[in-house]
Amino acid sequence: MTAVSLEQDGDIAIVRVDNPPVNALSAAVRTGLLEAVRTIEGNGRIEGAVLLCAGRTFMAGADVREFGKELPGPDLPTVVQAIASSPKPWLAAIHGTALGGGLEVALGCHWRVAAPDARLGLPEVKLGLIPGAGGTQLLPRIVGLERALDLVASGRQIEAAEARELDLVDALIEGDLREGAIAFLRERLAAGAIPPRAAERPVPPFDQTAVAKLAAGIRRRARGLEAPVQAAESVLAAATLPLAEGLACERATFLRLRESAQAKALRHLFFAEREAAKVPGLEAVVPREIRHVGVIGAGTMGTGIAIAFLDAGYPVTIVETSAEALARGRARIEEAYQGLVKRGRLGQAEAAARLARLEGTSEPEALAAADLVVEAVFEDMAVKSALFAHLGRILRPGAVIATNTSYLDVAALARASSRPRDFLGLHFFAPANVMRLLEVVRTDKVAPEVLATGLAVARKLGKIAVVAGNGDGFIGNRIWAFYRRQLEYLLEDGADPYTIDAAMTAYGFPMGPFAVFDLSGLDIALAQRKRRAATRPAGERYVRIPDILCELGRLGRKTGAGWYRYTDGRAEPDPAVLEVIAAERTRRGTPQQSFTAEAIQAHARAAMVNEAARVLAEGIALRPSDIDVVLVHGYGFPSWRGGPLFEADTIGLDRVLADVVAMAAVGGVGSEPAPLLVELARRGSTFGAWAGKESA
Ligand code: 3H9
Repeated sequence: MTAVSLEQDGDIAIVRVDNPPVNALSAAVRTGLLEAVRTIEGNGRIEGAVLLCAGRTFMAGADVREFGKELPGPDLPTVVQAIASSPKPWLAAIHGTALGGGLEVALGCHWRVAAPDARLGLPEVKLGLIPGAGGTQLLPRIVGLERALDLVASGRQIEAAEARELDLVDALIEGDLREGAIAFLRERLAAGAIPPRAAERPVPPFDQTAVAKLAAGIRRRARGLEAPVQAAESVLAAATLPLAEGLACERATFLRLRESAQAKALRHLFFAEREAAKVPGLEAVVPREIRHVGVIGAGTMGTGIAIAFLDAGYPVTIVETSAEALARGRARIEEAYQGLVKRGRLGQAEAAARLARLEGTSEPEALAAADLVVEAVFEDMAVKSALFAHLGRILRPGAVIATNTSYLDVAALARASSRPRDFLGLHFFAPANVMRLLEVVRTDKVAPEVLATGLAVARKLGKIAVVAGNGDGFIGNRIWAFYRRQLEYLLEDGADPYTIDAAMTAYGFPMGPFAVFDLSGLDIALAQRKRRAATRPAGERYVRIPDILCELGRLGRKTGAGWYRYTDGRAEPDPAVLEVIAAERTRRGTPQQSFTAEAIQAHARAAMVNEAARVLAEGIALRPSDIDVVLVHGYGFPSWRGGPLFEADTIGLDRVLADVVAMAAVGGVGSEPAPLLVELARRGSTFGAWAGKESA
């Protein structure tokens, strides 16, 4: 197989890229494209070229696997430049996704046509990069500076219809793309209607104030990420620099960022997200077919889950105990869709179509024919067990049963249903229709095809699924609970919640941990502490401050006060909380210490890494990178650090172990260094090199 083949259709050359799975611009493709340009230039019978791709997509970008290695063959700017300066006009025929370098190649062509369901974008910032083959200079010349700023700095993809409106695409081709593209090119050649290439156009006039505002917003939202800021600067340079200079600046920034720590971390996550879906033993397992979904519980979680399924095209029946609760749930779903319509994120007709797939009932019997039932009722073992016992009696044989519990024993719930083979945990994160993470919790009894069904459904919902073993808090909440406990120790020893929050937002979290606790509700953590009371090791340090806040009715945002007080939804530090902390410190006779932001961050990271090492050693997570994915996508760990374990490897495990030892000295019993971390540090090894539970 050759990565790039050339054939002729009369006076038109067809250049076809075939480099599965996503036609990434590997060395063979770049070399092949360059040869095609030269061959076409030398063939007097060819008037123009159509560039298209085999398989499921147009070129999805540079080959990420080549980054960090010596790049063989011509570089991509040379290829784009060769196409753009060829005397023979080229047309890119786009299907699937034209992303990054793929779109840059298309921008080098005279025209772009696309299948109606194609998507286009420059997602480089998501890999810690900026486009490196002309994207930041060519795109503004076509779509204008404002749109280019938005697209390049966000990395978002747009649909073909929007690309058409922006003139990024010259025509949408219904039906056969190849034939349509050839006809389009012939027509333009016959008419002699050859437009200037992107490179030959000036940047259209723009509104200085609007552009400055956009750029300021990009800088503000970057939160430690370098790439969006650099991407914006590079796009802005297109307005002031001649093309050649703009291109040179772009390339220099791209090459610098490609070797940066942030880009390495984001590449790690890119592959980690894809690796997470690969579960040993499931390679050849066929998932069960899911056509109709039932959701039990129309509270915040239940409605979010219902929306996630409706968005993915599933008909959903939602079950609540009373007509009033059902009406409230339906209203919440309708409100969510109206909000999207109002903000222009969803068409009215599409919102109506999604709502039309929703049914509500107070009779669980209505789920008798459902293929998958997701339970999202009150987090209580007795309530859930009774429900599953009932479902076990009424669901059709082969239906998949899932609990959305965040802490409870999934195996016990599975036993309650009497169908442990059909049972798994689907742990969504709030808001369930927005957050991309889904923990798929397996028990010893679950059938392989049921686990595979969980993963397949997650993919259809657009979620990143991570398989977790059945242990208290699974992966994420288990690490989060340990982390919370360690932060509470700091609190009692002298740090206040607001200083800790400031240190962790400076570290890159979008919200500080205490602000997050307020959002989740302090009663959630209280319930977890109560459950743990029975198994808490004797002598473990226990901080009563959050219990006292709960006793005072300060349950977080929902009660208007928690760690913060809320006025019109705005969080403000509260002296009353500081008084509670001070009083408790005095009662315990704890001397007040002061902590720098660095000390707080090192302590917090040590907590996450230490508990993650235990989660790994116990086999609750399959691999270190799964933990990184969970913490980044479920808990706001800064993506540009790659996740706590990737960061720990980067820092060096001996240094991290030293922080853990210091943390353990603060916590005492129950905070000891994890044996796996100690062992890896002793060997001078890394989590990345760890071969699995058996090798520990
Ligand atoms: C760039 O272009 C820089 C330029 O500006 C400048 C250069 C000078 N490379 O996601 P999937 C693999 S930066 C290598 O499950 P889907 C992926 O690892 C790049 N491999 O499929 C997986 O492999 P495996 C800008 C890649 O259908 C398999 O393909 N481009 C690449 O859900 C299937 O992937 C991007 O950032 C790649 N570029 O989604 C696009 N892409 O089977 C990144 C994918 O071994 N890619 N693979 O696990 C995507 O967004 C999605 O993969 C895509 C398909 C939407 C294309």
